[in-house]
Amino acid sequence: MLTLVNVNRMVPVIGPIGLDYVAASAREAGIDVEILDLGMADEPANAIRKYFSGRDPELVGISLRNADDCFWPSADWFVPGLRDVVETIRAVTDAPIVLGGVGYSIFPKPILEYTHADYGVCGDGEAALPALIHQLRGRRKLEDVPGLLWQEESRIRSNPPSWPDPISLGTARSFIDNHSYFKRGGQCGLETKRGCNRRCIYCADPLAKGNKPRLRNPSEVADEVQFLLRQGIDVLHLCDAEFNIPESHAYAVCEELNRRSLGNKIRWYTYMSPSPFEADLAEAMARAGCVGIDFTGDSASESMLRTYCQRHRREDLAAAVRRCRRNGIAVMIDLLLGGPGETTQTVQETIDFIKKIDPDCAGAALGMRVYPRTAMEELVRQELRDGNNGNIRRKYSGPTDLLKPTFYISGALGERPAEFVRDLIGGDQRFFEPAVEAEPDAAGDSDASNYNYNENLLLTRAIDKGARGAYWDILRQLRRS
Ligand code: B12
Ligand code: SF4
Repeated sequence: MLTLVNVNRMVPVIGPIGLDYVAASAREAGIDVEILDLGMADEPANAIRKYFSGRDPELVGISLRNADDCFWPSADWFVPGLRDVVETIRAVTDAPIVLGGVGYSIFPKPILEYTHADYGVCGDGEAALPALIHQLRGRRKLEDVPGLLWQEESRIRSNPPSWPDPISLGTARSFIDNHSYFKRGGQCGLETKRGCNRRCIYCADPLAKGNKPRLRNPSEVADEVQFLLRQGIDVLHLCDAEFNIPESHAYAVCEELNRRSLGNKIRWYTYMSPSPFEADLAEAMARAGCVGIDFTGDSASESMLRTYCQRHRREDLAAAVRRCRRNGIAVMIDLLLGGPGETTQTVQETIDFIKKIDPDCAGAALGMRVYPRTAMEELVRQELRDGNNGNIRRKYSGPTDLLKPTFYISGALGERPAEFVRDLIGGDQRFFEPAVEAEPDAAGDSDASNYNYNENLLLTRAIDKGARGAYWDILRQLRRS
């Protein structure tokens, strides 16, 4: 038997949909599988002890969705908590432990070393877990398990991930308690594809999901929507990094949802690139039930967009807002302020432009999480070699270690960059402001301008009272009321 463990306890709670997909494929391969969900458990350590007192699985898989909250200055790091869970599980079972999940896949080797788990899987889990069990039961040819990392004679060995293309996933989402997650988290996720073929300098998505889009048959997506609907779940958030890459797939998914007349039965939200986004895609999305888009806008300064290797231009942001408005889709623009070369002028240009194009809201995130194996790592390492560490923000001491939350904020924004950005925003209620370092927990109880979804009690309370939807959309409505 395989036991799959969810360790994500951030609130509002987000269902570990990866485990739903992985469990379905294990069951399909004839493996008995159970979920131990610590996400909503009162006392995780007790829940672990209680669970294992009655069971003896052959393998325990732990899913790490978030290695940290990716949010400066909160910089909450979850890998030490993962190590504790590994230790607690070790104390109650001899079963080997394998790690996986998007958070794990960004840092596969360092997290395996840090936690002392037996194995790790970088990338998709659907084929890897059954393959691992097969090998553990038989010839132990670990080289045949896609994406596997393991310790051998004091070094870590690793296989390349397989990145199946196209992807085919279980549509009966019945392993995790989606209904409770919906009630307490306000939305439910599903994927229409994985991976991205762009190369934005900061992004870890190609590392964890592969560097080309791997599509899922739209009819499978619609089957899953109908399955969730039958469970009373009608507010969804797509879990694609960007729904419109490639655009043809976005059309195909909308077409299938529209063919089945699902558009007036569900409300859904998604992340998207500002480009490509033609008027007819906006229309098709609205008809298919899309009620909100969060655009990866990053900046409205042309020089910053080029630095980030983003393909859109600032005029694409303006067009995206217009197209959403015309179709009654709420629109959020996510900014990423403070990257390499950012100056007070480029930030001003961005804030001014966003005010002018008038989205429903904009997230003014300040500080770029630097991930290993990205172009940002190269740039930071070069700056450090040049003796320049003035752009790095971190809460830990000792050498720079990208496994730990490490952020880049251009020194040109001065000593108090968050205050500078807040001044430019000038209290404009459309903006979620960057948190100020001296107030580490701007995630307080009553601040609807805080859009760190980690321990966001205001959101939790709103969802308890019945709010549903993307968190930015719930927060913006709270700010208006
Ligand atoms: C959609 C999304 C959101 C939506 C979620 C909507 C919903 N209802 O699900 C919203 C907007 C709410 C959100 C919020 C946040 N998110 Co988010 N999100 C994503 C996104 C795009 C998709 C996540 C997802 O569900 N993927 C699909 C599932 C199926 O994939 P998966 O979980 O990876 O599982 C697969 C494999 O990893 C593997 N696997 C999974 N578990 C296991 C276990 C074992 C044992 C094995 C072997 C394999 C395995 O198999 C699965 C199937 O192949 C990811 C990036 C990405 N492309 O994944 C970021 C991402 C996960 N989010 C991230 C962050 C930081 C957050 C927030 C903390 C932001 C914040 N500060 O508020 C919050 C946390 C919310 C929470 N409570 O957890 C980061 C985490 C980075 C990090 N440093 O760890 C990511 C990676 C984005 C990024 N690159 O920065 N997010
Ligand atoms: S930021 Fe978006 S478009 Fe750029 S590489 Fe990441 S997922 Fe792709």
